[in-house]
Amino acid sequence: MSKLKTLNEFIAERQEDFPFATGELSGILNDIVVASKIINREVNKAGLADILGSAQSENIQGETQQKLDVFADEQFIHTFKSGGEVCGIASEENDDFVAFDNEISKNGKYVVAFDPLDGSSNIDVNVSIGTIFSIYRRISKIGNQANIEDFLQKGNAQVAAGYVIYGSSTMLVYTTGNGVNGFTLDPSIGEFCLSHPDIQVPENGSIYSINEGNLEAFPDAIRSYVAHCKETHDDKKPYSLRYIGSMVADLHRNLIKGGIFIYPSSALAPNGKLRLLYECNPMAFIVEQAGGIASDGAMPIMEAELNSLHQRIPVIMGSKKMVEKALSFNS
Ligand code: P6P
Repeated sequence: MSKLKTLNEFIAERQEDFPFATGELSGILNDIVVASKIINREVNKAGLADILGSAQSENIQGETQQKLDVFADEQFIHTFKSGGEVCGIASEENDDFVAFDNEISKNGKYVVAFDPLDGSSNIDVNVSIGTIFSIYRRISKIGNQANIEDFLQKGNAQVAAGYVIYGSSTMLVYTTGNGVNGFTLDPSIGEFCLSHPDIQVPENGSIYSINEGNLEAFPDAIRSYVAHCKETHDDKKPYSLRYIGSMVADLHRNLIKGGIFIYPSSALAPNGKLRLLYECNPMAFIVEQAGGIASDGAMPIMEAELNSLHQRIPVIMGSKKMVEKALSFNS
């Protein structure tokens, strides 16, 4: 069996992948690794600890925060703040961005936007959930505190992005713009080890992921595409509907097996539900780096102007041919 390659060994080997100092990327990814290992420990025993259920609070989206949401958010903030590479963060669980005020952080060259625990409504029913992160070079002057312009950058300015999925195994999948690689946590050594090198999303697929409960409220083009998914195809079968209600889990499956994930606009949600900064842009970076397409229905997700931290955007992303077919229904 070939020697396992740890995440740090991989980053060191691929120094040309990160156009800035490799040490800084591995520093930030290690911050994420440390926080995700702590979160993984709590997720794995959530049923036993007093950490299930609601935190009796709401985030800016008006969504009830789960205790683990808040716990995960605090873990990432603490780890980034003490790491020295990150000068500030924006997260789903914080109304505004957080500019770190300690000296070591003010000299950090990066900001990180993240959803600490996406799909958290699934926590109490033991369904896979995930962390999504997006890393940008700061625009503001090094030595000062981070400011809003550091976060309102287009997705195509990301220097790295990825996710951690807490599922049957715990995986970290990330890109720095030179392909997508997946690392599985080996609990026996506490290291993320390369398990899915150079992930390529299959050009076509037969899985579609959408909340069909809202079908009547979706635009005609989306309804036409869903009807297309239900027709028989080359294999004389309709596509399979797979929708977990956890973006990371749905997209991870489609990334590996091929498929399309759609969260469209609707009468109820004119810009869809998912957030551009810390959900759609990082997942779009991953999908496009794996050879797929990530669109809002009219243009690439990563070209969308970002005007506010919690801005929502419709999403159609996954296998190239499936997304192209879905976009062809636009009148
Ligand atoms: P709906 C989880 O709350 C989440 O933000 C994503 O992880 C998931 O894809 C989506 O919302 C599910 O939303 O409206 O289908 O329940």
